[in-house]
Amino acid sequence: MGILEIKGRNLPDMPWQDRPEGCSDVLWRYSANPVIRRDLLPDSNSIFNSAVVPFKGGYAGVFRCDDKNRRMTLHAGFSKDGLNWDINPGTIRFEGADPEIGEWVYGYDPRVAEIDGKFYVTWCNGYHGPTIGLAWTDDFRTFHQLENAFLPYNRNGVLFPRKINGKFALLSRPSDTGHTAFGDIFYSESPDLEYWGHHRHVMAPAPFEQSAWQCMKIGAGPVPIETSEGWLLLFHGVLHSCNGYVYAFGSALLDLDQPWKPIARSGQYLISPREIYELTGDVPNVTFPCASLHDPETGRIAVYYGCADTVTGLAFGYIPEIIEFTKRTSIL
Ligand code: BMA
Repeated sequence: MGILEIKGRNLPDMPWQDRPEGCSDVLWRYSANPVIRRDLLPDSNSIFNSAVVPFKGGYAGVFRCDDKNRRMTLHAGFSKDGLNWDINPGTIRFEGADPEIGEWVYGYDPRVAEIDGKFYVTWCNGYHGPTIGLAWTDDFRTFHQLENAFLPYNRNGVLFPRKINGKFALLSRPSDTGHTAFGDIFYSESPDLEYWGHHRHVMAPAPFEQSAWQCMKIGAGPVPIETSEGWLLLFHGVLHSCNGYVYAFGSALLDLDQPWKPIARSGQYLISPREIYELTGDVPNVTFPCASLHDPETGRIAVYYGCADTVTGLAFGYIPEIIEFTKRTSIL
């Protein structure tokens, strides 16, 4: 490849740890994982599958906190260094929606995308079943709820960080009411974040003979990163083992102007449950990325991922190496 261009604001002070000596993994785990423990809040059962972004010289985020009633709720949080978090004990109260939509049922697996200086939250929102909720904030204190993007049932709604061909662009994963045993990634666009169309198929699960970790269902992870080689997308994939579901994640490159066209897709996973906090917890064997921070200057990336539906982990890597890995192991 020529000189790789990575878009985004430089983040020289982002969370980082060098690759441990002797490690040849493309992504390596933070040695102090889990970075967010399950009982950070007095009433939290677990804090995982959460989204963080750079905010005012530090970081802000929207966190999935399941409480001790085992309700799935969303909380805002702030951090100076991306490692030590102050998460609000109270849940986010979304404002301004049509009362039909704004009535809270449940919400989980948030992502946050910064588009033209505003932060947009997408999450799995309960409305006669799971669908894609949407809201925006500019201060992580007041959140303005918009219409749900889709009819139920849908999960893993992830916005691109800029309009594409003049439209907002969203990946999603149509599903069912339960622990969906299937799932492809689709692309949709909208002129106004309310009306969505131009739906296109992006990727199906892989044949198990080719790449078993992603053979049952897949779903977009963090907000895609724009590079001169295409949109870098981290996505989770699920293997149906004799002992239940196993959630790992890998990477893909999508065409810059037509993101429903994948250019490369890793046959190998980047992270699959291996450490004790990924292997055991409320749901064993789950690594589920929902956010990343990156520094275009150095190519560094830090990925926040839910571990065993219980705690939040952090992993580090270099974007150029992930792109090389995606192409080298591609199953397309
Ligand atoms: C998926 C979602 C995720 C969860 C995963 C494993 O369907 O509900 O929130 O991490 O299952 O339980």
